Amino acid sequence: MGFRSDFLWGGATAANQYEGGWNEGGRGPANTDVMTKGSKDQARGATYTLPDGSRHLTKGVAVKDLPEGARFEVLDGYEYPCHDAVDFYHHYKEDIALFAELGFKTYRMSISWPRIFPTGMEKEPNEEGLKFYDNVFDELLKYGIEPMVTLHHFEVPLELTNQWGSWADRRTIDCFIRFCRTVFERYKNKVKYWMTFNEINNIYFGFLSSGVPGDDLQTVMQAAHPQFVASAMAVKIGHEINPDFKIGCMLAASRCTVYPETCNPADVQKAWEQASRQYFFADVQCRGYYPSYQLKYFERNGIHIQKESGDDEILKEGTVDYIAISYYRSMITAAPKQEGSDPLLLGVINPYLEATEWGIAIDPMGFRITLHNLYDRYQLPVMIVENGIGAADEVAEDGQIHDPYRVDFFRSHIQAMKDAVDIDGVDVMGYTTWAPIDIVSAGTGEMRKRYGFVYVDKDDEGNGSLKRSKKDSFAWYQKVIASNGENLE
Ligand code: P53
Repeated sequence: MGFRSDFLWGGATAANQYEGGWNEGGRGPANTDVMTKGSKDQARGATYTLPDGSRHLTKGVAVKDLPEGARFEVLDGYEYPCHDAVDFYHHYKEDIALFAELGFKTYRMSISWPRIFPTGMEKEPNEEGLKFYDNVFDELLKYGIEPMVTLHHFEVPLELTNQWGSWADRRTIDCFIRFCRTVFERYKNKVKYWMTFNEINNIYFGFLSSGVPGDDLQTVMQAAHPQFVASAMAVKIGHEINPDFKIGCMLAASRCTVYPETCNPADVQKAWEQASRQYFFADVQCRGYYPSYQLKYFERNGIHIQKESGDDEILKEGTVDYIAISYYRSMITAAPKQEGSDPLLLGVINPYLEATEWGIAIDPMGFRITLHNLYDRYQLPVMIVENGIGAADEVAEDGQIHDPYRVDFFRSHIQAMKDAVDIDGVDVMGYTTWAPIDIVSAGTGEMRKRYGFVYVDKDDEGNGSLKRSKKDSFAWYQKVIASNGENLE
């Protein structure tokens, strides 16, 4: 009973939200560097210029109807929270020491693609960028922390977006594979666990997740195809470089946790259909082919996926070793009650659940259900690489940060994960929280939406000393790891 003895406890971050140093060490700009700050009521945008010299900001991150000749650029007068983030680039030793103190067995991070290939198109990598990650991995290994690396966490060299719309064009595959090959070779004796595309089903966000300037279904679904091919190629090449590599896919599993609003079979059918739109992505990467239900969906909606000969074989040969997921919430849907009503009732509050200030339903039972579903569906080990609660923590009068809500969140979710293991027999490899230290929010660009066990002194206006301090939840998670998940008191 309980978790495996080699259970991978830890925390997870992404370079674009954590690292900073956006124009240091030869790094090139990324899609995430032209994204401005938003809030829970206002979406982030991306800045661009037109050939006439005019300056613009997109409405939201799913970029619509971009004018001819638009070029994404960093412009004066806008705030770009990812540029400095919380400066892991200069604080990595201090931060990794804190992760070691927490007792981490693993630390999930991403490599910033434009730090290695500044425009994505160079033939030779940027040595200074490679050296930085050597330093980070060496520091982790010094404490016996196993690095786990995401190859593509929302970050694409901006030049690829400006030249050919990033993943909307399959030439991006070659650039990405050059990057993968470079880091696999370089770090083959330091890194064993890899995953290809973070939350591949969030390609629906287009620009934010993949640098794709467009959000219509045809563009987005077509852009997913080169990612599937690139992911399968990376799995195959990685295994050739080191047969011990474990390479996974990564699915935003909250999007599969869709409940019908009522027990009306029409609602149940709708919920199942919506979850299928998400499972599809893991199906391709775990089974090696497009599932029949998705082909029918494409047909019904007039979506045509352009493939090249050989793609189907590549997908078959590059299935993943494990399935990594993020899980934050569950969702509700219902069949349209009348013509034209919104079938995606994301705004509907589940009356049985509490929600965070950002409207995220807190649902540990949903976590267990989804783990069970995924394991049944693929029979592959499941690695939870993101789970956590964003909250507006405050420094109290005693100078401490008291975050009992975070402890409650993790206690209930770790208990649910334990139930998935003990009651449902799910093979869970490990669990990394999002995020062990406060970093920039991907969805809103805020600092105020904090996830860490470690508080970072920086506010939404960019003020603060960047000083790190432990919240109350720090000691709690330390105890959880030390007891291999037995002590959740
Ligand atoms: P934040 C929503 C929006 C953007 C990215 O989200 C997301 C989600 C939730 O599925 O996915 C992941 O920072 C992502 C992380 C992100 C985390 O959720 O908006 O992999 O990069 O930070 C949390 O609160």
